[in-house]
Amino acid sequence: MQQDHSDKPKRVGIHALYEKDPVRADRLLWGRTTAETSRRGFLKKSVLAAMGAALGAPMVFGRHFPAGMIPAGLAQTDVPFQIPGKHPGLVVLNDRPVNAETPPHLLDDRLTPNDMFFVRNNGLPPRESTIDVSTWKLTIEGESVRQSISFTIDELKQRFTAHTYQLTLECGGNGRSEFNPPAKGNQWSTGAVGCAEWTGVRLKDVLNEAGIKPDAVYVGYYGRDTHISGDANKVVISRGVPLAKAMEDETLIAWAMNGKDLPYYNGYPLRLVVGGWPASCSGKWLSKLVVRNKVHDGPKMTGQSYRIPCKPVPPGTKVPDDEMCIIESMPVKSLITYPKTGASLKLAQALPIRGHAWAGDRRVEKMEYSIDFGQTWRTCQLEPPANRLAWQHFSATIRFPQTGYYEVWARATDDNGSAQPMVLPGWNPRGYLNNACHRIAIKVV
Ligand SMILES: Nc1nc2c(c(=O)[nH]1)N[C@H]1C(S)=C(S)[C@@H](COP(=O)(O)O)O[C@H]1N2
Ligand SMILES: [Mo]
Repeated sequence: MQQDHSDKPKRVGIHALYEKDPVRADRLLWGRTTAETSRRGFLKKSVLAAMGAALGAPMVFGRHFPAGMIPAGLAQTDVPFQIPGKHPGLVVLNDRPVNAETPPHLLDDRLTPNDMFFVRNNGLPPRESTIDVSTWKLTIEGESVRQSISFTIDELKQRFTAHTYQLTLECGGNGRSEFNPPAKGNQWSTGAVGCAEWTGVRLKDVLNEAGIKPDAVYVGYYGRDTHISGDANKVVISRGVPLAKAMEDETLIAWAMNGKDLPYYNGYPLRLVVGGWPASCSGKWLSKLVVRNKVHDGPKMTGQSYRIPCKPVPPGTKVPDDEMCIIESMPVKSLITYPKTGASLKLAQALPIRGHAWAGDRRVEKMEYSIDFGQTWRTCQLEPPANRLAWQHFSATIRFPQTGYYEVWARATDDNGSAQPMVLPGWNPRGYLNNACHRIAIKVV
């Protein structure tokens, strides 16, 4: 892999705090617990002190600083943090673990380029010096496999047919930042999504080679990233999918993205790609698959992770674990990737817009836009997907009736008749599945 990546990236501002005390840094940035915020909305002294330390000077009027706001001095560090091998335009949410999203205008390509594809790490990727492609092993085991076997990447390439598909990956928490009451976790806006062309072997071919027992119901993954705590025995994340999803043609064990090696941060040298489902199902730095006779119970598969209330709840509800259900197919959604929000044009000009739409396991059937805040909708041109589970491209040409401020809203409808909501969809404790319409601002002068 031709990448200049030092194991220890430079940290600044909030990043320094992350290094010292990630839990506290997360609390500072992503919402504090009620215990830390007084009833009147002021921050506790200890939190203020930590903020002062991170800012390099005490906050003189700190007690008036609104809870929930990020100090400008933290948000705008003088040296922007950049992820090695990634485009400088990505928005880095934090660097330990690394999480970065792609602004809508950088998702304008039909396929998301490798350096623009979002990064969502739950732990620390294996050190590059420990990754040897020639000896990297993938092991298949678990109580419902007939015979445990291992393959090197070369063996996978020799023993099985390679397939290439365009597959959309979207983090289950994409759009989380808009939920209220806020949900803890990465405050993704719209950019934890991308669609690339992945090459690898079918998971089903590999599973069939190992042999699946009749009682198999689930396939889980393990990767070689390490826990943020430094505890070598702690698994970062180990999720999975039901056997039927695992056995789909498009579910890949991939080594290439857009015809090149996987980027280091996207799972180099081997990952699962399970299109249309929460991207957390697509295990990176893949080293082991387990065929299970029950729903896989690895870290982040149980409890509240990647689950929503089985029945809708009022905002702010605490939902017991046994009333939380695993997220499967992602909902219908779309993104306007051109123009960039805030663009202005002359009244005589027509405005071309374009973007992508996707709908989990389903196909997008209709794409519309509105320039009058959802009063009326007009149809966009919509292309068929390159293959199942690939995002679809849309475009339209808009004429505005007079000068002024407009918003262009985009709304996709899937082949089941489900459309994107104009307002936030069902609140859920962890802030998943926000598929509200994307909006951009346009000034006509
Ligand atoms: N081994 C491993 N696999 C992982 C993760 C991780 O932290 N470790 N994160 C998951 C989550 S939550 C998401 S959204 C996707 C992100 O994939 P990307 O970073 O390539 O965009 O990877 C998934 N696979
Ligand atoms: Mo995710």
